[in-house]
Amino acid sequence: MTRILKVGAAQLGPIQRDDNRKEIVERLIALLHKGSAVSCDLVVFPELALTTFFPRWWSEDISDFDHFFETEMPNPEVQPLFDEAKKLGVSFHLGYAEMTSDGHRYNTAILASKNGDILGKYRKVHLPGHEENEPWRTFQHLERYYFEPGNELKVFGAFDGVLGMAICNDRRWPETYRVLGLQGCELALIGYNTPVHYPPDPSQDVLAGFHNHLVMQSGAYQNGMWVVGVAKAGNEEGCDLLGESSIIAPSGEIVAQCSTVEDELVSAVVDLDMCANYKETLFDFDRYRRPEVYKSITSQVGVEIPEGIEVRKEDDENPEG
Ligand code: CDT
Repeated sequence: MTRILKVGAAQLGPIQRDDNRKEIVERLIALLHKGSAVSCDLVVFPELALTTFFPRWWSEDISDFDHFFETEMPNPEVQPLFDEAKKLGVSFHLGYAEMTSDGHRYNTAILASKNGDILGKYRKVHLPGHEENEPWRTFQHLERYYFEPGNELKVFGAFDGVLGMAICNDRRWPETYRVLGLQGCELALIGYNTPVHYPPDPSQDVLAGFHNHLVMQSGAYQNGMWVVGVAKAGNEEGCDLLGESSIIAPSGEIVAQCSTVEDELVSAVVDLDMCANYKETLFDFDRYRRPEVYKSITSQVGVEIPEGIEVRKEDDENPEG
């Protein structure tokens, strides 16, 4: 049996604060059509694909930004995307801000089937940035203010294989891929909004593209899974967001990559059986993993240097300053 599907990485260009939901959904539908025209079975949209990346702004009253959240999925504004996907017979992945009926806010992604049924929902586990107003920043990154973290990295059955989802900052953590990999994940879908400028350490800015691919390619290779990383890109409200959306094979190689920072779809044939090349050889977990040696990974959060190791800090050399 071959398990082959065509996947489209549907990168979005910027969404500005006042862009209306109807026009944004029309952009998504246009990308869905591009995917369908090249026979995609699955089209992957980015993180927070229905709004601008609003956590860049502080608001004293958190509910000022409630209009950026979806209280149901689908809802009347997003229904045309579900209808079109069903008509075209294309499955899709969509990131959005979720508000539950009891008032909890999450950075969420869903996977919808070719029939428009929601097959899976994922809430972002690793929330980056800060909780408080930090006006010194050129722009803020207040995900820890606007969202609560999700508590589960799980997989879903689709396309006769095992699919997983992660969102943006999750992709920088090897634990994300490994926890998915331990559940047999063969295809991880990851949307992102990554500002090119990182205010706490601007020396990282020139490395933004390198780091993006570094983490996803490593995650793919070390777990023998396909990874589809999809950006919301371009200049959003004065903030440059990284593009370079890509489809990465279990070998760690990039097989398709966007070249603009606008709405753009690239696609690739994804053979889920290729995962076995890695899962059953170098990364045969059953045979080679040593969980008894990795206990600190789940028992410990921060760094704990073992007693007896002296570390000299720069300040120690010249305590007078
Ligand atoms: N959206 C998101 O998670 N972006 C982060 C920015 C990190 S800097 C606070 C990312 O990891 O790309």
